[in-house]
Amino acid sequence: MFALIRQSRLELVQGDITQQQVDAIVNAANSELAGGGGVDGAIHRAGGPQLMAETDRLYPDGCQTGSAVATGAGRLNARFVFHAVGPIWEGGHSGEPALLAGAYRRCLELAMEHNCQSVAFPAISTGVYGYPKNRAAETSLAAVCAFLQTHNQPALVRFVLFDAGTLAAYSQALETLTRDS
Ligand code: AR6
Repeated sequence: MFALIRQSRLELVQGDITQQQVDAIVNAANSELAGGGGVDGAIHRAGGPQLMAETDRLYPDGCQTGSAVATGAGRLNARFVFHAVGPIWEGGHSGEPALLAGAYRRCLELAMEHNCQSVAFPAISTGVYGYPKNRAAETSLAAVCAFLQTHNQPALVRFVLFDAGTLAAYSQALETLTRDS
């Protein structure tokens, strides 16, 4: 599924983000940038040790929740990895939506700063961090759509969703969002 927002294409696909060929691949990291399981583990395995060496050197204090930092992409088919830190779901009354939206927005700002035309995002916070998929989908896609409306770039934003259930949740949210706007 895809939507056109001004001159940008917003795509939803099912797949493995480490196989994407884009300017920037977004990682769902933790605030220590310490590596971990899920998509973080997969990105570090595929990208190789350069990623951890760079986060350690450039960001010894880690990254705040709701933000993101950039490194090179090592062996991945990309120029950059943006390590984004989504919120841990605590029931929805601890500012989770604003933090999740902030993580996506910061990645799109980094894309502009680094002249990236294409960015691939995972479903940040919906794994170990427990964010309900339908709510994460609504908030994440609304943040990305608003950014594309305002900035008219990057040209391609692709959500790479690991399983059919996650793709369905994000597709439903994008349908609602584009119907209502
Ligand atoms: N490609 C695309 N999506 C994937 C892949 C992949 N290769 N592997 C998993 N996913 P999670 P979080 C999906 O847990 O919830 C880590 O330990 C997965 O199905 O990776 O933000 C970090 O170090 C889910 O939909 O990230 C942090 O400590 C989505 O990616 C913590 O987990 C996010 O799941 C971050 O938790």
